[in-house]
Amino acid sequence: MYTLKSLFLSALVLLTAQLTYAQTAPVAKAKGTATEQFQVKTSAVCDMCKTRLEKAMAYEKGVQQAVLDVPSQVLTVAYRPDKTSPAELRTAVQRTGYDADNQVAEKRAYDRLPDCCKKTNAIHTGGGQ
Ligand SMILES: [Cu+2]
Repeated sequence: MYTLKSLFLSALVLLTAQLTYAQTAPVAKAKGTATEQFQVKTSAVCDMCKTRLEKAMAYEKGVQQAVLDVPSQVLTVAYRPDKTSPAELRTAVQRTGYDADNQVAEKRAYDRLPDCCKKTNAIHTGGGQ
């Protein structure tokens, strides 16, 4: 009886230790690759702009995630500060054809945008492509 109980207890301790390890391991890993967040106001107006910008940013060095909120035109980028900087990210937005804060879009890239994505349009979301 005593042996069975202690066996059960040690199994429980072992299991708990493994669970704790599984939970803390990813956190310890994430510490090494610190991510910072950067927000930039763009001239994006629709869901096509969203797809285009998010894809372009995903190809940028050091970018881990990029999400554009169309109604507010704000692009939120999670990036590695040792690989890139807000200035470089703003330039990437300009190269895609969109304004980045007070910096105007690169003209050639902007001219290539479809008509529905020109910044003279009002913001339009959902449905229509
Ligand atoms: Cu668009």
